[in-house]
Amino acid sequence: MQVVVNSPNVEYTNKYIISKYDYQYVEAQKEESSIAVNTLTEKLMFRTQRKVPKLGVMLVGWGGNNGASFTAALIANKLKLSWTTRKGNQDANWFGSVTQASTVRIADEVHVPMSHLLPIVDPNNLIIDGWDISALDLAAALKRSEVFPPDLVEVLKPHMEKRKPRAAIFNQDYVAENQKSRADNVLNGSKLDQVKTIMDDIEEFRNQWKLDEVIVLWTATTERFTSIVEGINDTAENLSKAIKSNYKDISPSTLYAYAAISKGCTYINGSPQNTFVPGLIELAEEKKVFIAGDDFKSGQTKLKSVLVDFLVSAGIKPVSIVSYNHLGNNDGRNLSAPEQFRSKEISKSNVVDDMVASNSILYKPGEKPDHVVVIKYVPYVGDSKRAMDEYISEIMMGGHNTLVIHNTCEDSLLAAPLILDLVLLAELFSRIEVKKLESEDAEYTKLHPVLSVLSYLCKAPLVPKGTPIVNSLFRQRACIENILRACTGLPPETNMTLEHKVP
Ligand code: NAI
Ligand code: DG6
Repeated sequence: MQVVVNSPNVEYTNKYIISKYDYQYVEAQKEESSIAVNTLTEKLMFRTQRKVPKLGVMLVGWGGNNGASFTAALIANKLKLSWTTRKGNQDANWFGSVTQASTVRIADEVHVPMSHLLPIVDPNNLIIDGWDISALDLAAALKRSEVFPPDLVEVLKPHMEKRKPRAAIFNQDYVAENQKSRADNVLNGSKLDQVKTIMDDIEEFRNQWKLDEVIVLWTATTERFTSIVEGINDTAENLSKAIKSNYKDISPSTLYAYAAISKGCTYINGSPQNTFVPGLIELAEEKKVFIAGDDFKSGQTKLKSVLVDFLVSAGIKPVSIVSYNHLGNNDGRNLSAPEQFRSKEISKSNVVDDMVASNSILYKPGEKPDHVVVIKYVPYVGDSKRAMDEYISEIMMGGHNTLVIHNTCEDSLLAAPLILDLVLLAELFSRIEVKKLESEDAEYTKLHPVLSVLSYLCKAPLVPKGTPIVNSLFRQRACIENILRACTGLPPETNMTLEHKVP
């Protein structure tokens, strides 16, 4: 059920939804004893292509816990599967997906699924493929993950066993030593050969299914960070040269992303490593191909980006945040190595910075709460991750407020719906164009290639150079919702509800 807005500012043509929109924003300059503020209005025209493409997604790390769980969920939802649990029958669903399972308020008591605001790909029509360094077929990978109950795994088996991951780019130097035994499905040859194979794979997948669009998403093992080296990965040209000369320190994830961008495919990074070295970002900008990342914001960090926002915006001062996790899946195994843990520690740690910096009453310039992140590998708990957090805050007159949170949850069942949202929203935002009405010869352009509107789904949001990073979950969600509303011709959700307050 699509939302149809009756307004002089909206036009529905066969091809587009066109919406005229006054974007009001503020510029401010801090002066010695005052703040000079200008309110500005930009007259914009949004245009969203109505035709939804036939979309394919290629997962890097397809046979991992997230990849197998996502594939299983896709099939189970498409087939409307139901299975028996100790509590009775369980139907397939997409709980945890903002596009499939959350709603947007249109008017009092009228809420619609977010997916009804603008035409968006139906998950049931999504085609999936991918690569993995482990050759296990997807049915066996699902069993290995120990995420779903055996009954469901058996029902899914005939739908998954023919799906086999393509041979992958592998470099032991980037992941923990303990991942070596998994690598029985890897590409040989130079870096350039490997990039070409990945590009051929994308082309083959596109042709096989007659796809209009292919998105490549990394849900593979967390890599260590790559050094940024002048002359190697600092520009698009240098990165191309480095690949051609088989330079040793180029991560597999950068090679996949390079291949995807070269094929014009959106690339999304679901892990913390710095895949997007400056040269790669430049390449995406040059080719006008979308990129997004980094690291799925699934559980502990998602809550942190709500809780710290709540505390700081309530005038309460978090002074110590200690986040402890233990998990027993292969992700936890890999993160037990120092360099891979360090990548995750970085992406989990920066999430409070903007909220802390926003309140100069609580924090002096540069002051931050103590913030410690611990991850331990405990095989027995498998994919059922434990996250324990302690937040100590200063309250009025020297008082202290300590919050302790214990969260137990299947890690992959939080991540799989985020994979769906990242893919569907990245595709939708790629169909949105905008033009500034007041500039001469205005032409429609796509959004910036660094798709920061997907920050809601990422622990360490990648944003265009020089633009602010927003970590607060509700601000991030409001950003998605309000852009979709603008394209539909709806006003932004201000929550003022003045219609009930002004007599
Ligand atoms: P996993 O270890 O079960 O799966 C990763 C898969 O990637 C494995 O099957 C492995 O064989 C494969 N792989 C490794 N290197 C590869 C390469 N170069 N090319 C192709 N495949 C490769 O891990 P899981 O639990 O599925 O997580 C995947 C990633 O998502 C990890 O980096 C994790 O840190 C990240 N993540 C997971 C979240 C969650 O809630 N589950 C949240 C945030 C990030
Ligand atoms: C240990 O924290 C393993 C990680 O891969 C996390 O499970 C994952 O990054 C999710 O983290 P968070 O903070 O979003 O729950």
